[in-house]
Amino acid sequence: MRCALSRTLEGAAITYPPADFLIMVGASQENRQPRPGDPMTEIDTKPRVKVSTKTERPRLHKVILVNDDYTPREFVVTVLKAEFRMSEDQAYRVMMTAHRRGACVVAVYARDIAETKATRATEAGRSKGYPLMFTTEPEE
Ligand code: TYC
Repeated sequence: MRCALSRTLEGAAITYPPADFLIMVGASQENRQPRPGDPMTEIDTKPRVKVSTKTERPRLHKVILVNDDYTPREFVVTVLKAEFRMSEDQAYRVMMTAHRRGACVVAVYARDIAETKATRATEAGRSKGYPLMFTTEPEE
């Protein structure tokens, strides 16, 4: 609370607010023990919200081989073996699945690895003039 010392027209010094008011505020409101029923003593101020410390793993991303009508089967198999470290047999099955169904999930990786592999594999086809396409998408 701010108090000011000022003078009346007659020159007598007075304080504002009056001193007896200050004493009443100090003694009756601020310095006594809180009692049940006082407005503030009934309010629970404990925080009730727990902060969660769980961290979610970043989602894995699928690399998807997309079928087209022009890239030779054997070339698709070669790319799958080179970029995704597949055996001849695995690569052939994946290529045939994409060929028959339109697309096939090749593998799943962390996002940046999936994107790098898809880009490199797509570029391998492009460098030979083929429209071979690998895409990525996050796993659910
Ligand atoms: N469909 C292509 C062909 O018949 C072969 C192929 C398979 C191409 C899978 C792309 O993702 C692919 N020559």
